[in-house]
Amino acid sequence: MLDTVSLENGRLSDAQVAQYWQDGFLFPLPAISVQAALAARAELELLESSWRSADLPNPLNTYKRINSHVVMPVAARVALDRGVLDVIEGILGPDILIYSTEFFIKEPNTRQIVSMHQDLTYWGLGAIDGLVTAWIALSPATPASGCMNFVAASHKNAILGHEDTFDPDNLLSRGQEVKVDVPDEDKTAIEIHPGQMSLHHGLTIHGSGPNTTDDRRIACVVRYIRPDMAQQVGEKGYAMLARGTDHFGHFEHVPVPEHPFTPDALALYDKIRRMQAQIMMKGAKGETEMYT
Ligand SMILES: O=C(O)CCC(=O)C(=O)O
Repeated sequence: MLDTVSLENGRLSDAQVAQYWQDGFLFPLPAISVQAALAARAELELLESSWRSADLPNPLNTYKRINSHVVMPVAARVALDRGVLDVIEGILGPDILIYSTEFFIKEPNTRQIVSMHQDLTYWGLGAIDGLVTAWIALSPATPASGCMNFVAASHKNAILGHEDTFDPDNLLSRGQEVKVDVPDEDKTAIEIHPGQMSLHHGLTIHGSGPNTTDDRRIACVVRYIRPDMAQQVGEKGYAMLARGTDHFGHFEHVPVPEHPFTPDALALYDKIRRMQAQIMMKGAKGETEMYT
């Protein structure tokens, strides 16, 4: 296991911030304690066993796969963790919103992959630098379990052309793949362990292979955004205020959920999902649901 990048009083140094802007990613960083990571996993797995899709308006997987922070207290708790926000502040500054929180799960010995892509391709936010993703491991992410691979400095590109594959083994909404051949030697394997995180820029080319181990590969993935960013394709966006002040009002603020799947949170979730689906699925061929 790699040693984590050491922080100064829980914050990134100027050199670490410069490294992030140079490579478009930074890892392995301390995020939450191992105990907190295992507790978050246990809470997620309790939700999985106690809530069936039949009890919810959308399949349970949808709520795990996007905007989990709106309906699942465990997702909001991880995303609002003070230590994580102290690190994010080094990249985004003192005012921070949570754009989305997602559980990226690969079941043991499965074929699910994530094709090489840039996150910002279909989010309607433009080719911005005011968004950073914290990928927080709740179980080991290794080459064998299908950890992410990043292409260094690829965030210096514009949004590149992507092709929709709609491959059922692809965890992405459209199975989108960047139309660039990425040789294996250009990929850095992002091995991290429970409680650690990696950060990546919204334009960094990345993907991941299948989980060939006997354990689940589980990450809580948080997209943090600066309040001056704005939705450019759809209506006004939604986000949760995590720290500081939102002086811009580009995003409607969502409340922190206190209990899982309350009727109010489920109604808000659907409003957000409908708006985001229009943006994410714009131009997609055929009738495609988002993360069902
Ligand atoms: O979890 C993975 O393997 C991929 C996650 C990803 O694409 C992302 O966090 O942007």
